Amino acid sequence: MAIDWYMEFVEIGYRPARDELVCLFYFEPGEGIGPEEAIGRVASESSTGTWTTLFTLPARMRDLQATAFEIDGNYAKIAYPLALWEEGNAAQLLSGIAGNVFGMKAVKNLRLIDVTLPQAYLDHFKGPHFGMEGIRDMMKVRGRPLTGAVPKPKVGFSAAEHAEVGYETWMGGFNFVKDDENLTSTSFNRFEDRVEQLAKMRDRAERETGDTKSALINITAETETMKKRAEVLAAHGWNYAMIDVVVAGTSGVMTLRDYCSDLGLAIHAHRAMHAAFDRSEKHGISMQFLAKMMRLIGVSQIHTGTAVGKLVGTREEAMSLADILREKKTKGVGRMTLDQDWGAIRSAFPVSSGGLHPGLVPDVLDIYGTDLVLLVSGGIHGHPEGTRAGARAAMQAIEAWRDGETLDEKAKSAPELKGALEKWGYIKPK
Ligand code: RUB
Ligand code: CA
Repeated sequence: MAIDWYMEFVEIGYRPARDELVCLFYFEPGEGIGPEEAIGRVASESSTGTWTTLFTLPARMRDLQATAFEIDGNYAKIAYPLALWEEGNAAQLLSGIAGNVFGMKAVKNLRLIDVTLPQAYLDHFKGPHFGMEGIRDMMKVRGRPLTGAVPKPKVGFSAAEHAEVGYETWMGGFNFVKDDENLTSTSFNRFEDRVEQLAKMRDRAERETGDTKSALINITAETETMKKRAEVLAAHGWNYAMIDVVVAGTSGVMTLRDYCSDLGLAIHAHRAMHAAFDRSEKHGISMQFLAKMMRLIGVSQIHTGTAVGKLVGTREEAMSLADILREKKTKGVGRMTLDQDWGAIRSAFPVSSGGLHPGLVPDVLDIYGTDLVLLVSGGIHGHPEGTRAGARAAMQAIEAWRDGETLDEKAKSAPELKGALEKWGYIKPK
């Protein structure tokens, strides 16, 4: 008598129906297990199966089984019937396709690379309240990336000091002053204080420059606290809230998506902790998948890497992330992404951040083009003449790129850029 039925979750050559979810996995079978059996076990564990055959298995349940239908070396695709997934419940989807499977002895390594979400699944999600167009209207910035900086050191400033650095950042031409991931409401810099002080400085910078200025202020906390903080932001005339989306989790982000949209706030998603599960090429969850989930549940922008800055991430990854966030339809690229048609879901901005300075701006813009939020923090505050000059230098680097000029040429008529290049040149920080 057979004790298991994993092979019943494998049908090579099966053609998924239009309304099935399709996942692409990288996998390495555990010791003594063949590839078909290993991926069959993944399909089983992420849908209806358990480790053994059962006494009771009503025939209709066959229709809920996932099917591994393509195996190509260490890559495999699994199709999941739509009925497995609760409408509009992102957490439940993660518990299935990104849940128990990572701990199975049947696989030595397993990485969820991407998923194609069918229209019938998308129908139950709202996506971003503000897409890229909505953000551009709100910020009144066209034809260039939106720019911002985190006051550095990232924690330690009082609210007043933080706002002062923010003012200098805005006066240098940047659109955003951004909180860092670990600044929330600490004893030395309370959230409400910072919101108020920054609002005063914002009004001053807007008066003095005539530009629209904003801040990405971190509301990350327990969900009810995040809601209160979002209200405080709206009451002070802000149009954004920032959330550390991985640590807050999809459920908290979904609650805040609706709450913020009622308050007219866009969500800026910081991705701190993503590298705990996306850094290994063999095991975990890809950043592509995370970005897709976050667009689905409605952030207006999310960090996607620099390729040239201080944090890991390749140029190819950055480009595919930009597509996943910005395009209405994407065609799968090899073993990195799957096809996706976003239907009515709005776009979101990629955010490039981490170890950037003016000398690296052209490299980043070559990757992303202008539909981007560009964050340069240490790389403006470390400018020999200070934050304002640093922001100017970064803006000059953007102008040079737009005009097809090299930075060295531009620096002849742009003293701030010259100062930045004298300090950092074109160094790629580690
Ligand atoms: C930026 C910074 C951000 C990271 C996040 O500061 O610390 O938190 O960019 O990383 P700086 P990622 O510009 O001084 O390095 O964007 O890859 O998620
Ligand atoms: Ca940081």
